[in-house]
This record gives sequence, structure tokens and C-alpha cells, in this order.
Amino acid sequence: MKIDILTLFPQMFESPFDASIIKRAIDKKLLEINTINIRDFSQNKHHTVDDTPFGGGAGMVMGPEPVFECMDYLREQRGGELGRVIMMCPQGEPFSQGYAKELGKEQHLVFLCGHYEGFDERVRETLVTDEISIGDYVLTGGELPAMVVVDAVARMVPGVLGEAASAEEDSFYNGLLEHPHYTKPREYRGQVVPDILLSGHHGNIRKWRRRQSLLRTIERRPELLTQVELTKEDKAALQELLSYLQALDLKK
Ligand code: 4GY
Repeated sequence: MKIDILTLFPQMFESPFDASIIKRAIDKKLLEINTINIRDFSQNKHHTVDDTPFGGGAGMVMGPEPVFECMDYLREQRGGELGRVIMMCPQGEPFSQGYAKELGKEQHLVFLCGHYEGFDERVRETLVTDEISIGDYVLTGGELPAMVVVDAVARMVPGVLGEAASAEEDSFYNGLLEHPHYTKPREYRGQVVPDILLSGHHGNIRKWRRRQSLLRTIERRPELLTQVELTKEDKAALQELLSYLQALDLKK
């Protein structure tokens, strides 16, 4: 997968993509991440990229010319075609594991990272295929959100996670929150690992984990359960929890 990131601050992307799993994916050539400084495409004398808004008001707007020029250059570089062009903004479609999965199938992605008041509207209208929000809050620029999306998408690319780890076991992959994890030592400061995990009985361990996932989800994010296909066994487990709570009179 090739990813081009258009930004005024390419240096922001250096260390996040120079560590751990993403670095390994780049080294293995499963992933290529390329940052482009929008300022390099400014044609004016002082290489400015922003200007005051028509109609007045505070803040600066990133003008269309450098972004359009930059996209022309990219399109040429890619033989006339660009993949999806993603703008990071709070007004976008909420990002999700499902969205990451979908983008993980693409060969080429372009990210537009705005700053100040964002881009001139004509950029969005003409160049952008996807607008994504990572949450209901406002950041100073699209760079951190782009990193979030690139990271989540990269780990969906086949081979990026090692053979041992797999995205299919993740939280949200199956629509549920993840079960707890433990490693050695078996006892630490008086806290012990649940016996079942040491039993070697893989069937029971799978059941226990599924149950933990269900319990965590209903406790912390009950709205997620409406989106999940529950098995007979899942429903029985939730039913059991419910009758337990009723017996305790915590729930009517
Ligand atoms: N939240 N999700 C977000 C953001 C910063 C002004 C446009 C978000 O995705 N992006 O807060 N972005 C703004 C800052 C220009 C981007």
C-alpha cells in the first residue's frame, strides 16, 4: 500500500512511523509512506499557503492553488489516477474499525492535512473522496488524525501484523470489546491469573474469553451489542448474567 500525506508539517510524521510495527511494515515494503510539503507547491514569492477568509472573520484559510498543484503532480506521478483522497476534519464520517478494514483493501491513499481554519471549500468539493473524523473534538491540524487512520489501516494490510498476532482477534473486529490478557508471572503482588487460562483446555479458554468480551461490552459499551451477531451460547451467557443481576436486585 502506498500512502501520500499532504501537510505543512512533514516532520510531525517522522518518529511515529519510525518505530515498532509500522516501521517493520515499511522495511518489509508492505507499506510506503510519503510526506509532501504543501508549501513546496506555493507559487508566490513568500511561499505562503494561507490567506484571510472572504467575508471576514478570524483565522486563516489554506488556499486552493498549492493543494491543486500538488495533486496534479501526484496524479502525474501515478500515471493519471489517484486512489482515495482523504481529508481529516471534525465534520467527516466517524472513523471505525469497519472503515479501517475497508481502506485496508486499497492500493493507494492520499491524506490531506489541514491547519488553521482548514482548506478552501473548493479543495473538498473537487479533490476529496472521503472526509473522516476521529472524534468529536477539534485539534490544531489534521496531522494527528491522519496518523491515527494510517496506523489503524496499516495493521489491516495482510502481513503487517506478524503471523502470531492477528487483527481478527482484536477488539472491535468482531464488534465486541476485548477480553483481559495475562502473562507471567502467574502470581504478582497477590494477584493471580485466572486458573482457566492455565488449564490447557482450549475449548474452555475460548468460551471464557468470549464470555469476558460479552460482559465487558455490556458493562462498558452496551450500544455495541446491537450491532453484533450473537450466538445461542452468547445469549445464554448474557441471560445468565441478567438473572444473576436480578437475583442481586441490581436490575429490574
Ligand atoms: N477531530 N477528526 C479532526 C480535527 C483539525 C482545522 C481542519 C478530528 O479528524 N480531524 O480536529 N482536525 C482541523 C483543524 C483544519 C482540521
